[in-house]
Order: sequence, then C-alpha cells, then structure tokens
Amino acid sequence: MQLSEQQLSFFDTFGYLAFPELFKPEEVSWIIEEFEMVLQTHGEGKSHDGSKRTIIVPTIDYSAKLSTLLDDSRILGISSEILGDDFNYGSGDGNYYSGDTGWHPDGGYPELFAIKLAFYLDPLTRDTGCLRVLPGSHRLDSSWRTSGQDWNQSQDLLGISPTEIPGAVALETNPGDLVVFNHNTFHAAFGGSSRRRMFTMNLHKRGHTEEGIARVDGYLKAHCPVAHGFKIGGMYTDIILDTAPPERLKHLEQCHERHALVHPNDTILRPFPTL
Ligand SMILES: O=C(O)CCC(=O)C(=O)O
Repeated sequence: MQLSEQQLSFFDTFGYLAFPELFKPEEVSWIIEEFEMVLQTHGEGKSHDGSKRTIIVPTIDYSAKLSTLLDDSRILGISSEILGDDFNYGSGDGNYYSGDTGWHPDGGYPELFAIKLAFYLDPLTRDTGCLRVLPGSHRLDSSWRTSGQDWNQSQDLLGISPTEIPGAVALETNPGDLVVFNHNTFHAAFGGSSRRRMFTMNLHKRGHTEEGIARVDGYLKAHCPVAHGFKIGGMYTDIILDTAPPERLKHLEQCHERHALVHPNDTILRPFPTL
C-alpha cells in the first residue's frame, strides 16, 4: 500500500493520519480474538475491574497471528513510506483503558523519528473516548508547545474544558480503522468507558549513524517492555522472532541487538533467527 503525496504532506503538516476501514470485518474478528487472548492470558485482563487502566507490553508479540500485522502489506506500506523500509518495530502496548487520558505527547524529537499505530477495538466517538490530536503539535516550534501551556489545565487557565481546546481534532473510529501519529503529536481521549480496548505498534527509524543509534538506544531506555516494567527477557518474545519471515526480521534486528546493550541485566541472550 502506497501513500499519496497528499497523505504524506498531511502527515508532515499535521502529525497524524487516519485510515478508515483499513481492515475488513473478518480480519477485525480475529484481531479482537487474539487481543483478548493476550490480555486475558498474558496480561492482567482477568482482574480488570474498570477502576484503572490495565496495560501489557508487548502485545502483538504474544500472538503468532497478531505478529503477522508486521508482515501485512498495508502496515508495511504505511510505515515504510513514513519511516523508510528498514524501520524498527519498537514494541507496543495492549490496554483496557478506563476513563480519560489527558493531553500528552509520547516524545519530543527534533525531527520525525517514531510513530504509533493505534488500533481501537470498539466504536468510539468524541463523547465515548475516541483519540483526539492537536494538529501540528509534533513540531517543536509549534505554538502548541512554545506557549508552554499545560492543555490539561485549560479550565483554570483559559476557562474551557480540555475537551474544547480550539483546533483539536476528534478522530472517531470503528474497529478496523487505523490511526497513525507522530510520537511528538499531543493526543488525548475523553469520556471513554471503563474497558476501552486498544493496542499499539510503535515503529521508529533505524539508526544508521552514531547519532541515529544513540536515538534508538534512548528509545529503548524509555519505551521497551522492561522500561514499562514488563521483564520478558529481551526486546521481543520468542513467538514474534521464531515465526518471522525474513522481511519481518529486518524490523526486529536492530532493537533485538541494542536491547542486550541497553538493558544487559534484563536480556536473556538468544540467537537471532538467520535472515
Ligand atoms: O486512547 C487513549 O486513551 C490515549 C492513547 C495514548 O495516550 C497512547 O497510546 O499513547
């Protein structure tokens, strides 16, 4: 799948893109089934009572079938066009969200480095917890950032609710839609249920220079499973590695290797499958 020049410009200008109905209903069925298996079997899904968010990192890595999302021509097309075809898969989380998520970015990189692919598994509207973004906030020199405002304090500071920030966009979604955003883009969700299902795939540029590799290492310090408190013995599970066709391995190689250097005490050394 190729992105048009307009889509690439839109992403560059606003820091997000939405892909309605990217996955067919029959695909959505198995995606939800596998997601539930991961949350219930590997995560704390069984004890989710809605009082707080239940999260697991990673998510697709625990399912051979969900791992194939990393081989999917639509995902590969979108991600390669934005990040280059040697992008790294930087893990991802699976959630039963509960309640609001305030405005925040996932990073503050000086140029495009990392994106999040977000799969929401329930129909969501602006009033029931859909993702919202502040378009253009991925740019460090945008007024969203330079103003120094804490957009979560808008009621006190500006007399408006954080749900009513002018210019914010509510990305209403149905299962099967995909939302992609730059890690720098401010995002939030308001009014959701106490069991809002969502998982992500985080992807970033492969490091080719000393500076690029240092940025990958910095990413691993903040975003890999162990950085979120999930000690799985490395960057990835055996499932995602051992079921990988050669093309997928390209996206796993660098983080697998760098994880052992960045988190030596939390890496159980295992051979990387041969490319
Ligand atoms: O859907 C949400 O509540 C927000 C998701 C989010 O903040 C994230 O994935 O970084």
